[in-house]
Amino acid sequence: MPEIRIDNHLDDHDFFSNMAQDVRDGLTANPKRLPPKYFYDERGSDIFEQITKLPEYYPMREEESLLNLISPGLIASLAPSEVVELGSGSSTKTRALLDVGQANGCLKRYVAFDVSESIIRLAVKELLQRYKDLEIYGIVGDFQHHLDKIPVHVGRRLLLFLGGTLGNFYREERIELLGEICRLLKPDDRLLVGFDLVKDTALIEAAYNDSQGVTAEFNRNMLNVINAGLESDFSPEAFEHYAYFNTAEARIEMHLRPRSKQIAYLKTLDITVEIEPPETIWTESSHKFTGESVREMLAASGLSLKEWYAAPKDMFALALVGPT
Ligand code: AVJ
Repeated sequence: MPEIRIDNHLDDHDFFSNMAQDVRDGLTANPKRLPPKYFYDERGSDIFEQITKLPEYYPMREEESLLNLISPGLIASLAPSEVVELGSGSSTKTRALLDVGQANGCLKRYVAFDVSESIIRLAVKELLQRYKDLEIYGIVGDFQHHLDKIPVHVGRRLLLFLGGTLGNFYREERIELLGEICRLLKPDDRLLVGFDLVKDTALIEAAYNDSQGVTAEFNRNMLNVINAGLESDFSPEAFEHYAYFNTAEARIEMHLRPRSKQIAYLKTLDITVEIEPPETIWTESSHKFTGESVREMLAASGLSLKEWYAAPKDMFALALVGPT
């Protein structure tokens, strides 16, 4: 019988006290900002799944087909006994790799690590049906705090950090996070990282301004998360979704822009926040990369690039990385 286990390291008390601190800092700063990790409550994770299926949202599709393409070669050459995925979400894309790993016989264990317990539960249940011979282990945590909860391993490990999630962080944070991730790798282990690439602005902007308004709902949902967490009274519908590509910084910026003057009281923090157009609340940065910017960042993190797999027309890339 395969073994299933899920460990939750997110302590509610820590989560809400971090949220209180983040929101107090962010909403009293200029420009006002909120960290993107607060998108992902149960509803937010659900809306994100819908985003990944939108015709305009190319990153998911591009990465998935690239992963399908390279999985046989990757498994044949690395023969990992363990795959660990950071920010695994529904683990949908990963199946290509797990299928090949199971067929090859090398793969013994899959560790899914995500901030959302509900999504991990669902994923682990489904994976268990599909992979009768694999040990499936779920870890609920925040990869800026709980990477040390990933158990040590004996065989070769392949770590996955897909979806372009690294792009949500700023340069300093990315380098720090890559350094932390590197500590999970023995010399023969590898890390596969997904990067969305700089491309035609219209294509990028369309991916974050879908015609069905799903991304707008995703963006506004952060105010529901804050309302629930800090007893505040923001009206999400009073804000419009605003997303544009900042060319100089090579990133999509998502903002919430009030349609008229808004005043919200945050009971837990005992602060009042006033905001009127054209001021916005900056909710996300999604950085886009080039082969060169990735190489430079890896070098600064003490990692070395082993392979670079780019999708047709440089729509997306996967970098296979090892400890130097
Ligand atoms: C999960 C951070 C990779 O930046 O494309 C999707 C999040 N935001 N649409 C991204 C997101 C708006 C996504 N990442």
